[in-house]
Amino acid sequence: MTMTGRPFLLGWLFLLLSPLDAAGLEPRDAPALAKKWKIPLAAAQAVQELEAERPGWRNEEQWRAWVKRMDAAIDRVTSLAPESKPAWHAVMSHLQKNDRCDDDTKVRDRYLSHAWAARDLLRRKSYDCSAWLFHIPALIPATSLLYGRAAEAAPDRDQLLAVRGLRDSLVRDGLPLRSAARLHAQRSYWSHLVGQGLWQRLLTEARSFSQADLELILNGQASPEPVMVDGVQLWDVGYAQAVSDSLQSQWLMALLAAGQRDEARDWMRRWQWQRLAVPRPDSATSFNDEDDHKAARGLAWYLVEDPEDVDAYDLFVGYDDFSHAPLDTPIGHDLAIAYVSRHGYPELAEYLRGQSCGDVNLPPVSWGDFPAEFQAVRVDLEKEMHAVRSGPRNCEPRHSGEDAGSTSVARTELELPPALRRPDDKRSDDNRGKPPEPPLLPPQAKAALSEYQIVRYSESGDLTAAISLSEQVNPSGEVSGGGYWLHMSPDHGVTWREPLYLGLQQYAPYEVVKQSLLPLVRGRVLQIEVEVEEIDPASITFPPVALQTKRSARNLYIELSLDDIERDSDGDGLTDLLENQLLTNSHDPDTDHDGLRDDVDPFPQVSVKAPPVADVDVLRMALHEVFGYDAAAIGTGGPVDENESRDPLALLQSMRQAPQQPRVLFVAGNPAMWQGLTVPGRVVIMTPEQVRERNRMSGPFYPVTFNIWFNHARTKASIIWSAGWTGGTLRFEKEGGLWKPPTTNGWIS
Ligand SMILES: [Ca+2]
Ligand SMILES: [Ca+2]
Ligand SMILES: [Ca+2]
Ligand SMILES: [Ca+2]
Repeated sequence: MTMTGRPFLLGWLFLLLSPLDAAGLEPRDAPALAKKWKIPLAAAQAVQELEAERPGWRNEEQWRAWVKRMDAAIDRVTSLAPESKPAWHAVMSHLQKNDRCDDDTKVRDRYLSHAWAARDLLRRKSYDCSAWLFHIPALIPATSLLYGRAAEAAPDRDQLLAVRGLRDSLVRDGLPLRSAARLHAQRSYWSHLVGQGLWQRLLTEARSFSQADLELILNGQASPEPVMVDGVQLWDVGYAQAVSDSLQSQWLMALLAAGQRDEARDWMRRWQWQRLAVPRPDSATSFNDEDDHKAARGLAWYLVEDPEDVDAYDLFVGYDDFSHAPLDTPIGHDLAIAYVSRHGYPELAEYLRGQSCGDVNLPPVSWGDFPAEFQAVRVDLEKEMHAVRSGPRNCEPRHSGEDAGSTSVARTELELPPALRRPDDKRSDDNRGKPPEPPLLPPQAKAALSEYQIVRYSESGDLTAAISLSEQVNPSGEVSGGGYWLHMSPDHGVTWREPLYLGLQQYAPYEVVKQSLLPLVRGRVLQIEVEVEEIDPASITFPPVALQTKRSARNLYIELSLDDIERDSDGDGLTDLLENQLLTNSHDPDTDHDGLRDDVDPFPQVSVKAPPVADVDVLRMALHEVFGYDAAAIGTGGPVDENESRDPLALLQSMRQAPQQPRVLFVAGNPAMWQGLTVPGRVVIMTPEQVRERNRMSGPFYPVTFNIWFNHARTKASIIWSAGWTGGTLRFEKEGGLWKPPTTNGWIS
């Protein structure tokens, strides 16, 4: 199916509106027009005759020819009556308003009232106005398959509409099962059912067919001709075959899910399916429909037969993003997850589960006004689907349990400081509507703080203070500028103490007001004017182009005590606030008790004393490929070179030198993978629960997810990583006892 796009769409409203109506040029008869514009009757008649032709168009070509002639006729009128130009101009611009087909129900109904409208819509092959298709049954009940087809055209936007529309068309139409159209619609409907996780419904409905009819539907033979109804091609041969093929493997998945493995085997025997080499997307140079089908059939065979002599790694690594049938249905996912788990790959299973559970909720439908009856059924289906996806499949967040090598830390929950009403006499410059300017800094401070993004600067008495914004410990994926840090100078900005982390992330919910006149420091209290600009997490996309604010408020300030900001309870050189962010224990100088103090420990959560994983070369190469570490600088078995990063000042300075690459790297993954390693800088390993907790507590937070698994023979390894807006895969293979550099694949949004 190809999208033909704009030109067709342009025709739409042209087709629908009378230009004369549009310009308010009543009365329409030629003599009146001629009189109004003082033009020859023949010129007015030419326009009127063209106008009379409009209900006779049958298609795009006729419309185009008409436009040409109408243009010429209007040109002639305007050359004779130049003062009428504005009126015609209005006609033309009105006609060329070409989008928003769903806005005007009058236009829609007028169009659909044409006997040829349904066919015309389907011929267009442009789905921009496809919402209108759902009104066809009300107008032409006999062509309900058109309706089903239309619904099927919608799944890009709404899968459930496809299910609902196809089912509806099957109920309405009176075609025999043996007709190509009816057969295809049935297959397509069942495919969509399984696609939405409703495999139990499929099995129930299938049991109402006779065995012969069921075999006819499932036998895999699509019509050798395009599927036509009423002179309109509804489905082409390739698509019909693809649906038919995928239904077979989905049917097997449904049987397996219901515990009917023997029946699934019977069907495979009937279809003469054999064990075959499963094409893999990373081994085939080109992955086409044929490979897709082979892969689906091959994987289904393995799932049904479950032979012992196979390594699940070889079957599923490469399919680990679930982008290939037959796995790309909720039940396919479940069966794959159970399979790899049973075959000794619990981490891969857990990863797949995370992939599969990512999108339990359906996107809201936002296109057009569907008939109410249609929408009601959609809501019911959605409930059913949601129950299937989230209930038995257990997609709720789970606890990963006792991970070897991780250290659980007793944590005090940090409260956000409450917002207070700002005194009126300290009103900030009201620059609303203009982007706020960065604060002006005296030259000495400007030089000393040039590495930072300063958002506030304030002198009060002997203490000069500034606030900067940085992603160093707040990887917030460009959704916000990161976290706020405090800088203090005892000598009016000449020298500065090390910055102190404030434990506040921009927009979560506070934003520091750049133009504030409120002095930053009052005694031992830091007072910061803020606005509340809380980002609605539901609006976050990559790149973040259309962020929406959940709530906002102005003229506020917050107070933080300098004692709280500076507090280092365990004396390890990291403040309590910073330790909270780094997930270290603020009451223990060595969180993981490996002899390296928190301020110098490159993996504060993972012991350097534990033996590194076997095949650590894979990690070394991966750290180089993904994070840019010099492979030679990645050590094993500790301790680290103490001169390198003992001094927290040096650490912060090194952070500052590479603002693009924060030296604190937050990684979500299995801590056991990282034990015994040392790297320059600091890596905080987070568990999935910690990531969720951090997102909940302090706004959008994007650690790099880093998943790694080896095959049982430890001759292959696979890494999938993602930083939200960018990510990739690395595949390793061992040859002659040595790991070869990986083949890599990357993506960026
Ligand atoms: Ca500390
Ligand atoms: Ca500590
Ligand atoms: Ca330590
Ligand atoms: Ca450590």
